[in-house]
Amino acid sequence: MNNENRNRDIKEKKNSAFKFVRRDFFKMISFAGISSLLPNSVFAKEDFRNDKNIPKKYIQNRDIPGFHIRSANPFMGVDMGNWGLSIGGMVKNPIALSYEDLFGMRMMSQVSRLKCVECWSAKAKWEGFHFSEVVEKLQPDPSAKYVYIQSADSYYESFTVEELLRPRVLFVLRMDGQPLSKDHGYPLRLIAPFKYGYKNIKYITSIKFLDTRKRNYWSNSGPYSVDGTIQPGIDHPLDYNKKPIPINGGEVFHFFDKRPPA
Ligand SMILES: Nc1nc2c(c(=O)[nH]1)N[C@H]1C(S)=C(S)[C@@H](COP(=O)(O)O)O[C@H]1N2
Ligand SMILES: [Mo]
Repeated sequence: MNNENRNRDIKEKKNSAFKFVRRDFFKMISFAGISSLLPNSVFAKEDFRNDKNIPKKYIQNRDIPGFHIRSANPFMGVDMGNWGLSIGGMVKNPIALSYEDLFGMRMMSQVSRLKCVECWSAKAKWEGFHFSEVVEKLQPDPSAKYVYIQSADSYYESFTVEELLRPRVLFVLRMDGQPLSKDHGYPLRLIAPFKYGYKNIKYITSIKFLDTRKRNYWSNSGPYSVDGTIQPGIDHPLDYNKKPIPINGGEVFHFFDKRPPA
């Protein structure tokens, strides 16, 4: 087996393991019923770090050099023959951009960490453009406070304009000095380091300014919030016995292997 095939096999194994976990998890949720999703039970005050039964992997963020690849649904990558980015909604100047057009934006770069709710994170150097450039060019209506982003694999995300204008939020074209790979979101993805991985939408095809907040894929298909802001010290909101699991997490804490004082 050559290296490429072997890597793909490993990737596929990881992906199927991932699906199994999430599917199981939905079964659990439908058994438990909707009451388990109520804020009171989700954000109970009890400190689960004292629960000796929680497997370590649920508590300790694993730093994964080189990344996992996460896809809600199997996806072969974007067909660039059909790819274009449309940016519109409640704006003065809606536009359609080609891949080449994107390089007309001012390129910024940063090193930041992507943190998945499944308790792993990884760092990369990201290059792309700031949302402020889009806002300047398109001039959204002042009442358009929300942004809805759709992708080529039918995934979708939702933000406030204000969140996307924060520092270190990038619409990314390049990762670690290369164009994004087909698995990591080529041709365009979002990196918002203060949000959990699922908010970092890949394969973007459309960005819309709206005056109402839409939901996102994982709030419609699972227990994760629309907001998805990393809560330092709280992760896996429902993945282990439907309890909030504290971890050392998020961009704020980089010493992932040490627990904060209980
Ligand atoms: N379009 C799209 N974007 C997506 C996803 C997806 O399934 N489809 N998965 C999300 C999740 S859950 C995570 S953790 C990150 C993982 O990014 P990576 O695959 O580049 O590591 O992508 C996010 N963006
Ligand atoms: Mo994720």
